[in-house]
Amino acid sequence: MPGSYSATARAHANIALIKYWGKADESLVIPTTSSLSLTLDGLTTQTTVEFLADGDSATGSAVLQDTLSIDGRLQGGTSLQRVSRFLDLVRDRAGIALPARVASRNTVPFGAGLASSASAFAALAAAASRAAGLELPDRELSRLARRGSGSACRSIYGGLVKWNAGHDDGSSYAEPVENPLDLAIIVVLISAREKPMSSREAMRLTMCTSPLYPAWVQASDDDMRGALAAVSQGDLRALGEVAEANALGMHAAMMAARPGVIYWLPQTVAALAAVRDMRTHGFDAWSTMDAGANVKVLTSAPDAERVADELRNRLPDCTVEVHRPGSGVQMVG
Ligand code: 2P0
Repeated sequence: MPGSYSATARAHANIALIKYWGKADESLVIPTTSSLSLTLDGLTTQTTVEFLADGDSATGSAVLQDTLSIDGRLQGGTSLQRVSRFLDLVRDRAGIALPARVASRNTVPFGAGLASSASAFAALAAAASRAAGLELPDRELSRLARRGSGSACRSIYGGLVKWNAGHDDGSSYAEPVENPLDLAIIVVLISAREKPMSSREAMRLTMCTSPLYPAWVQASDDDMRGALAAVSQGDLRALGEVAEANALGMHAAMMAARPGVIYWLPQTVAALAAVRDMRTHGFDAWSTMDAGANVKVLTSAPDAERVADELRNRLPDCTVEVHRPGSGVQMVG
């Protein structure tokens, strides 16, 4: 491969309404359950990957020495290792053995608490494969992104997306879901601090030690059927109810792990209670949570500003941001 090859891609984070929590195969990142998510606008990663041919790199191409910068800061350790291992998948597929320079920028509106591996690995998969000369269709890109971080396979697509769990590398990928609902997600930022345990570690602990985990997996099948039926019928209330139940079940299973994984803070409980109480006052709003203390609120796009204002009134210490559905991964330039 003469010269140096470079590509830039942009991807958005996604929030799951039916969650992914646990891997049937750790190395291939095959999940135990299918999941359903909404790709959001605003939470964006833009990544440039440049494969360096002989002469472009200080060390030449005989020894792979990738570099990674995130928001202008050079990274080492496990972040770089994880990216390098992912790039190895791309290099193997493209038949190249060149080191890469990776530069990533995130536009997260309020600090580090929502930095997401989903947008990161979706953008990396698209930029790296294109820079390596591969022209992958979306489904292949989704399978590739999955190997970097499970939830990243969903950020290849915009809007509502289903990740089919599958049973092997070929059958585990995401695809878009037709959605007549005009949805919005409101992020209630409770803590921007780094979470006490990574989701990767927490899902492993939950799977291995929580007596409630098998029950959550079993319920997840019904939850997915219910969510897809709700979407196809345009029934926001039914979708909200099943999404909230699925997320609370996931956290119940985490809390029952040995030792228990508790991401909740006092303000988390306050936000969950506020959303429930708002429903009794006629607001269409349902909570979901991921591996952290923050609460995300599902509502309809036309109601989003009114729901957000009510949340701001009730939770004056929290930052409240409205997000609309965002697009899938895109090449830039
Ligand atoms: C989800 N989460 O469905 C779930 C719900 C967090 C809670 O996907 O180990 O960073 O890299 O595959 O994708 C976060 O997990 O995990 C996640 P890995 P990932 O959105």
